[in-house]
Amino acid sequence: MIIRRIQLHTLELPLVAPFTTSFGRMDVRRALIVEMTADVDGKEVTGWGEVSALEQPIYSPEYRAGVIDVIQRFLAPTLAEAQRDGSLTAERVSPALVKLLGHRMAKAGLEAAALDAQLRAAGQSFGEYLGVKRDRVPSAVSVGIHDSIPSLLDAVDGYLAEGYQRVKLKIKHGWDIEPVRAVREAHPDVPLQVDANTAYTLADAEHLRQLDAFDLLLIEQPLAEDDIREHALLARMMTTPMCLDESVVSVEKAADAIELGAVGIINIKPSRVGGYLEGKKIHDLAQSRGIAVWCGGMLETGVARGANAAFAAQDGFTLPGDISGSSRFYKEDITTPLEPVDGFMAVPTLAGLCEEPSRERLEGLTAETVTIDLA
Ligand code: NPG
Repeated sequence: MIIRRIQLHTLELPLVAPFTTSFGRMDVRRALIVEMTADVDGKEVTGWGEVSALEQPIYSPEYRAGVIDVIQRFLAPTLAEAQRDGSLTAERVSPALVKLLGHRMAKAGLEAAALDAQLRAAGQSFGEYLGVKRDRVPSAVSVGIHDSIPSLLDAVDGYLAEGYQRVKLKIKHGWDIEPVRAVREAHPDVPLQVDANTAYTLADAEHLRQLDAFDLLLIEQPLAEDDIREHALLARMMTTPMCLDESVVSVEKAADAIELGAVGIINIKPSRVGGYLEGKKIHDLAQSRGIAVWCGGMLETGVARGANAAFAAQDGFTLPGDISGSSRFYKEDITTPLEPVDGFMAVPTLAGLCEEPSRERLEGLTAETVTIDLA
């Protein structure tokens, strides 16, 4: 493929309700959408990708303005160089960028757009490309930190009434044991898990052990991103299975965490690890080592939400993913909203990774576009 142009659209999407995690409250999602114009086998196609970085480097070291800068300054010029001999494919995007360290979310967005362009040109869906057998995946919901337990219980009741198959509660100091107890008491049989987004240290081990009483599927990322060894220590002190998110940024980190006994379950977010293809490597490794995986979410628009459903239809995804309906976050999406039916999200069958966004809605929601011409 020859990439002609990359456009980076920053969209401003108001959330239907604030989403609060241990690192703060979000009222608006600024989504970064990659529009890539390319020639693939003589056809001019447009590929779409999404970059999950937040506004600030609080979930990962990346942030939206930095992503735009690194793509303009380094990643796009490197791809321009790599495609000179005509050998670039979506599979070669990540290897071509490997000498530029880090910036995995930025790379993931570019790889996704290239893969979308390539699959559109070939008339193949992402699910077919991955060879998935399932045509739908269980849909689960991540519930942010609320102001009060009654308000949390109301929200959980609403999501369960909508058919969501598993509930993940965000926790932090001062919002952990009691809200989890309340949800467990109200819903004794609901598959339930918690996510701390690095809010604790090993000194909190005794406190966190209280969560063992609530029959949780897992506790996700209680300690800091770099604390893989300490997660292994904590895992031995708790009966609740240990799940890692932020710490697993590559297949190598996944192997380290498995080897150290730091992880029993892995949350694979394709964006966090540098793209769907690195995510697939983690899936394959985990499957070979008997480690369960599930697909995380980053409040995706319709560009990445359906692709995540296809990704999560691979055999090793044995736990429900954070693949909820568009309407759980957004009143308006840039594609046809993706909504679960009877608690399951359909694996898209159209060519490419996603439905082409509506130009009108894209333009209406765009705050800023940066255009980079490559060839
Ligand atoms: O359903 O898309 C979703 C959101 C799932 O809770 C979710 N994501 O840490 O997993 C996470 C969390 C997150 C959201 C992290 C936004 C960072 C930013």
